[in-house]
Amino acid sequence: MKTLWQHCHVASMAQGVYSIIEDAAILTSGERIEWIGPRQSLPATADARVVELNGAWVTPGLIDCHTHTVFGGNRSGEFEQRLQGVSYADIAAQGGGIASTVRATRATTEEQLYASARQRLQALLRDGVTTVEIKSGYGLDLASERKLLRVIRRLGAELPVTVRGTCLAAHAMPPEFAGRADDYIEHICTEMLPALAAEGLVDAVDAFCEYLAFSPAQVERVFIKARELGLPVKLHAEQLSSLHGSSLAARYQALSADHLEFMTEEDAIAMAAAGTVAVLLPGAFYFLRETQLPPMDALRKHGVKIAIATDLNPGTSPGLSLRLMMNMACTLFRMTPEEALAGVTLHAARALGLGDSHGSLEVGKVADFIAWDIERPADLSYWLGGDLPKRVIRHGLETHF
Ligand code: DI6
Ligand code: FE
Repeated sequence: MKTLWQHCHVASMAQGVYSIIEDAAILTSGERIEWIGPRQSLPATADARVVELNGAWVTPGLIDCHTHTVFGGNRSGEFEQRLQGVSYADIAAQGGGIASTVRATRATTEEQLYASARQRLQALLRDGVTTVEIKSGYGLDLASERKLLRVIRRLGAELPVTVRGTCLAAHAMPPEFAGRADDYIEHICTEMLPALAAEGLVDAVDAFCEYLAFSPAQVERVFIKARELGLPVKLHAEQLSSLHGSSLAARYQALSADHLEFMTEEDAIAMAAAGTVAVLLPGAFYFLRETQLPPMDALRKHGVKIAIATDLNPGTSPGLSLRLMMNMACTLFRMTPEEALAGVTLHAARALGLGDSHGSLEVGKVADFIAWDIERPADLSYWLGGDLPKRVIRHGLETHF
């Protein structure tokens, strides 16, 4: 079925740049875009159903390329402790932090995990998200990681959103392996990843490279196994200290390196050469009250593509609005609204390996777009979250939820 969407303006992101078409039309055929351009150049389209968009601004559907949406419990108690001056690292050292969410997640049924994650994901969808990446990483044993990845697959099957599932087994040390990090890495490589990949539950492999998590040498063993299994890699790198995880990620052609506050110019050069996307997470920066800014000048100078994501997780970024993150990227990291929009569309798609089909509005790409009732595209970064009036078109069909 063909549909002609007209009387709109489009921020298309075509050909990898921020580009505007005023008084545009979009012709969709099934789930793909068949034609897009200025309305007066539209070829004859007698057989198409016509939808009036009443002057809306159309952008690609938003893509949240880094979330930990599925978890048990929450950590608002730790939030209060941190407000009293206890640091994230101190809380982790006392058995709180990620370990406390692992305990809660293990004790929660698959059904309960699905129900709570579904609510959080629906908040993201109401904000204009049509594609999301969700990581495991709060299970840390085979059965529990499987439970999380199955919930992630089910969310993609039951909600109107494209979901990519990432295995983050190398997120933290499970209590069973206390003091034996190398043995846990071995267990991930020989037992967990091969089994979970064989079950079709894994689209990418991630790890947490940090002094309070895993070393670059340990991460590299996980990357080697991922490569053997034919899975792309990503990395949490340079969030709290500089271990050059982002350069390691680049050596393995990682889709992205994420956080990056402590990265160096050399890391940026390596990432640019490898085409590894920098995923910045202003929600975590804000929530942990960090002061070390990601090196925006070096990223821009070397042409590293910059994506923005929520990092939605119970410990460092309980963020339920990707547009709020766009605002924070502008306010805290001094990105422009154009860069922020490219960061949640074009570059976020690349960070998920979906650059050929998603992230911009071009002929042949998937027809996922939002028609926003706003004055200017910058309004998306201007409002601090909230439910902006919009129509969501996914796979060529208007979606209500
Ligand atoms: N970095 C983060 O910001 C999240 N994971 C990670 O590796 C935090 C996860 C948590 O604190 O629960
Ligand atoms: Fe994260």
